[in-house]
Amino acid sequence: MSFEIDARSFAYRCPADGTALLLIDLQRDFVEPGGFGASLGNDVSRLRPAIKACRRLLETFRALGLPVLHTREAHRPDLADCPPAKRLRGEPPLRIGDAGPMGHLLVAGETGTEIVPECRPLPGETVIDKPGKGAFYATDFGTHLERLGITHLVVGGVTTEVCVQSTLREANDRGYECLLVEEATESYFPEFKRATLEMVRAQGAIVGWTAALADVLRAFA
Ligand code: C5J
Repeated sequence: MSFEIDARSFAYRCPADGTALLLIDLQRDFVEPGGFGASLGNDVSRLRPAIKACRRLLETFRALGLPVLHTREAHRPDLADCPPAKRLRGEPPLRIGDAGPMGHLLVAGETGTEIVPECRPLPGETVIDKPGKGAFYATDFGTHLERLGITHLVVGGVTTEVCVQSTLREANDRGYECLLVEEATESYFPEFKRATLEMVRAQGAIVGWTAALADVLRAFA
Protein backbone atom coordinates (compact mmCIF):
# COMPACT_ATOMS: atom_id res chain seq x y z
CA MET A 1 0.00 0.00 0.00
CA SER A 2 1.21 3.51 -0.78
CA PHE A 3 0.01 7.11 -0.66
CA GLU A 4 0.12 9.65 -3.48
CA ILE A 5 0.23 13.33 -2.57
CA ASP A 6 -0.57 16.12 -4.99
CA ALA A 7 2.76 17.85 -4.30
CA ARG A 8 4.96 20.41 -5.93
CA SER A 9 6.73 20.25 -8.35
CA PHE A 10 5.20 16.83 -9.07
CA ALA A 11 3.41 13.99 -7.30
CA TYR A 12 5.02 12.46 -4.20
CA ARG A 13 4.53 8.75 -3.62
CA CYS A 14 5.39 7.11 -0.33
CA PRO A 15 4.94 3.54 0.93
CA ALA A 16 2.83 2.88 4.04
CA ASP A 17 5.59 0.68 5.44
CA GLY A 18 8.44 3.14 4.88
CA THR A 19 7.06 6.58 5.71
CA ALA A 20 7.46 8.55 8.93
CA LEU A 21 6.44 11.97 10.18
CA LEU A 22 9.38 14.09 11.32
CA LEU A 23 8.64 17.15 13.47
CA ILE A 24 11.62 19.45 13.95
CA ASP A 25 12.32 21.56 17.04
CA LEU A 26 8.75 22.44 18.08
CA GLN A 27 10.17 23.43 21.43
CA ARG A 28 9.29 26.35 23.66
CA ASP A 29 12.73 27.95 23.09
CA PHE A 30 11.70 28.89 19.55
CA VAL A 31 8.01 29.70 19.88
CA GLU A 32 7.60 31.36 23.29
CA PRO A 33 8.85 34.66 24.70
CA GLY A 34 12.00 34.38 26.83
CA GLY A 35 13.60 31.56 24.83
CA PHE A 36 16.48 31.27 22.38
CA GLY A 37 14.50 32.58 19.39
CA ALA A 38 13.42 35.68 21.29
CA SER A 39 16.97 36.26 22.57
CA LEU A 40 18.07 36.63 18.95
CA GLY A 41 15.55 39.45 18.53
CA ASN A 42 12.85 37.48 16.72
CA ASP A 43 9.07 37.86 16.88
CA VAL A 44 8.30 34.33 18.08
CA SER A 45 4.55 34.68 17.47
CA ARG A 46 5.31 34.28 13.75
CA LEU A 47 5.95 30.54 14.25
CA ARG A 48 2.66 29.69 15.97
CA PRO A 49 0.65 28.73 12.83
CA ALA A 50 3.01 25.81 12.20
CA ILE A 51 2.09 24.23 15.53
CA LYS A 52 -1.56 23.80 14.57
CA ALA A 53 -0.63 22.28 11.21
CA CYS A 54 1.90 19.92 12.84
CA ARG A 55 -0.80 18.83 15.29
CA ARG A 56 -3.04 17.85 12.35
CA LEU A 57 -0.21 15.80 10.85
CA LEU A 58 0.47 14.14 14.21
CA GLU A 59 -3.17 13.13 14.58
CA THR A 60 -3.17 11.68 11.06
CA PHE A 61 0.05 9.67 11.44
CA ARG A 62 -0.90 8.42 14.88
CA ALA A 63 -4.34 7.32 13.66
CA LEU A 64 -2.68 5.30 10.87
CA GLY A 65 -0.06 3.83 13.21
CA LEU A 66 2.78 5.33 11.15
CA PRO A 67 6.05 6.22 12.91
CA VAL A 68 6.58 9.69 14.35
CA LEU A 69 9.96 11.18 15.21
CA HIS A 70 10.61 14.49 16.98
CA THR A 71 13.79 16.53 17.29
CA ARG A 72 14.87 19.20 19.73
CA GLU A 73 17.84 21.52 19.42
CA ALA A 74 19.31 20.77 22.84
CA HIS A 75 22.83 20.77 24.25
CA ARG A 76 24.30 18.89 27.18
CA PRO A 77 24.14 20.88 30.44
CA ASP A 78 27.96 21.16 30.42
CA LEU A 79 27.78 22.54 26.84
CA ALA A 80 30.54 20.11 25.80
CA ASP A 81 28.62 19.59 22.55
CA CYS A 82 28.21 23.32 21.83
CA PRO A 83 31.07 24.71 19.78
CA PRO A 84 32.28 28.10 21.10
CA ALA A 85 31.70 29.47 17.60
CA LYS A 86 27.98 28.73 18.04
CA ARG A 87 27.71 30.02 21.58
CA LEU A 88 29.76 33.20 21.21
CA ARG A 89 28.54 34.47 17.85
CA GLY A 90 26.74 37.81 17.84
CA GLU A 91 25.69 39.99 20.76
CA PRO A 92 22.44 38.45 22.07
CA PRO A 93 21.32 39.46 25.58
CA LEU A 94 21.25 35.74 26.48
CA ARG A 95 23.49 33.10 24.94
CA ILE A 96 23.06 29.32 24.69
CA GLY A 97 23.41 27.96 28.23
CA ASP A 98 22.57 31.26 29.93
CA ALA A 99 19.71 31.26 32.44
CA GLY A 100 16.47 32.77 31.15
CA PRO A 101 12.83 32.65 32.21
CA MET A 102 12.49 29.11 30.77
CA GLY A 103 15.77 27.84 32.20
CA HIS A 104 19.14 27.59 30.47
CA LEU A 105 18.74 28.34 26.78
CA LEU A 106 18.83 25.32 24.44
CA VAL A 107 19.91 22.97 27.23
CA ALA A 108 18.40 19.49 27.50
CA GLY A 109 16.06 19.02 30.44
CA GLU A 110 15.18 22.72 30.76
CA THR A 111 11.67 24.09 30.26
CA GLY A 112 12.74 25.82 27.04
CA THR A 113 13.62 22.57 25.31
CA GLU A 114 10.23 21.00 26.08
CA ILE A 115 8.14 20.36 22.99
CA VAL A 116 4.96 22.48 22.96
CA PRO A 117 1.93 20.70 24.54
CA GLU A 118 0.02 20.51 21.25
CA CYS A 119 2.77 18.34 19.73
CA ARG A 120 4.10 16.60 22.83
CA PRO A 121 5.57 13.18 21.96
CA LEU A 122 3.70 10.07 23.04
CA PRO A 123 5.48 7.13 24.65
CA GLY A 124 7.07 5.10 21.87
CA GLU A 125 7.73 8.07 19.59
CA THR A 126 11.41 8.75 18.98
CA VAL A 127 12.82 12.02 20.35
CA ILE A 128 16.25 13.12 19.16
CA ASP A 129 18.24 15.81 20.96
CA LYS A 130 20.58 17.36 18.43
CA PRO A 131 23.44 19.78 19.02
CA GLY A 132 23.44 21.05 15.44
CA LYS A 133 20.91 22.43 13.03
CA GLY A 134 20.66 19.20 11.04
CA ALA A 135 19.13 16.13 12.73
CA PHE A 136 21.83 13.72 11.51
CA TYR A 137 24.88 15.58 12.81
CA ALA A 138 26.22 14.01 16.05
CA THR A 139 23.00 12.05 16.73
CA ASP A 140 21.69 8.52 16.23
CA PHE A 141 18.80 9.78 14.09
CA GLY A 142 19.97 7.79 11.05
CA THR A 143 20.15 4.61 13.14
CA HIS A 144 16.53 5.11 14.22
CA LEU A 145 15.41 5.59 10.61
CA GLU A 146 17.20 2.38 9.61
CA ARG A 147 15.71 0.50 12.55
CA LEU A 148 12.22 1.61 11.51
CA GLY A 149 12.81 0.88 7.80
CA ILE A 150 12.08 4.46 6.84
CA THR A 151 12.74 5.64 3.28
CA HIS A 152 10.32 8.59 3.10
CA LEU A 153 9.95 11.54 5.50
CA VAL A 154 7.00 13.89 5.74
CA VAL A 155 8.41 16.93 7.51
CA GLY A 156 7.18 19.86 9.58
CA GLY A 157 8.75 22.12 12.18
CA VAL A 158 10.75 25.26 12.78
CA THR A 159 12.51 27.19 11.54
CA THR A 160 12.13 26.63 7.83
CA GLU A 161 15.47 27.90 6.56
CA VAL A 162 17.58 26.78 9.53
CA CYS A 163 16.97 23.40 11.19
CA VAL A 164 14.29 22.26 8.77
CA GLN A 165 16.28 23.01 5.65
CA SER A 166 19.53 21.66 7.14
CA THR A 167 17.80 18.40 8.02
CA LEU A 168 16.14 18.11 4.61
CA ARG A 169 19.50 18.51 2.91
CA GLU A 170 21.20 16.00 5.20
CA ALA A 171 18.37 13.52 4.60
CA ASN A 172 18.41 14.07 0.85
CA ASP A 173 22.14 13.39 0.69
CA ARG A 174 21.53 10.10 2.51
CA GLY A 175 18.90 9.00 -0.02
CA TYR A 176 15.69 9.81 1.86
CA GLU A 177 12.70 11.11 -0.12
CA CYS A 178 11.43 14.15 1.80
CA LEU A 179 8.26 16.17 1.58
CA LEU A 180 7.97 19.45 3.49
CA VAL A 181 4.39 20.37 4.43
CA GLU A 182 3.98 24.05 3.59
CA GLU A 183 1.72 25.18 6.47
CA ALA A 184 3.57 22.97 8.97
CA THR A 185 6.74 25.01 8.86
CA GLU A 186 7.42 28.64 9.69
CA SER A 187 10.27 31.10 9.77
CA TYR A 188 10.73 34.35 11.66
CA PHE A 189 11.24 35.77 8.15
CA PRO A 190 8.37 35.08 5.72
CA GLU A 191 10.60 35.72 2.71
CA PHE A 192 13.06 33.05 3.92
CA LYS A 193 10.23 30.52 4.21
CA ARG A 194 9.02 31.28 0.70
CA ALA A 195 12.53 31.05 -0.73
CA THR A 196 13.25 27.78 1.09
CA LEU A 197 10.10 26.11 -0.21
CA GLU A 198 11.04 27.17 -3.72
CA MET A 199 14.67 26.03 -3.48
CA VAL A 200 13.69 22.65 -2.02
CA ARG A 201 11.35 21.74 -4.89
CA ALA A 202 13.21 23.50 -7.74
CA GLN A 203 15.17 21.69 -10.43
CA GLY A 204 13.04 18.55 -10.36
CA ALA A 205 12.89 18.21 -6.55
CA ILE A 206 16.61 18.78 -6.06
CA VAL A 207 16.13 18.54 -2.28
CA GLY A 208 12.56 17.22 -2.11
CA TRP A 209 8.90 18.06 -2.45
CA THR A 210 6.52 20.53 -0.82
CA ALA A 211 2.76 20.17 -0.49
CA ALA A 212 -0.20 21.96 1.03
CA LEU A 213 -1.47 20.52 4.31
CA ALA A 214 -4.92 19.82 2.82
CA ASP A 215 -3.37 17.74 0.03
CA VAL A 216 -1.30 15.75 2.50
CA LEU A 217 -4.29 15.08 4.77
CA ARG A 218 -6.40 14.08 1.78
CA ALA A 219 -3.80 11.55 0.64
CA PHE A 220 -3.62 9.93 4.09
CA ALA A 221 -7.41 10.00 4.73
C1 C5J B 1 17.44 27.93 14.87
C2 C5J B 1 16.11 25.96 14.43
N1 C5J B 1 16.67 28.70 14.11
N2 C5J B 1 15.49 24.99 15.06
N3 C5J B 1 17.11 26.63 15.09
O1 C5J B 1 18.43 28.38 15.41
O2 C5J B 1 15.78 26.28 13.31
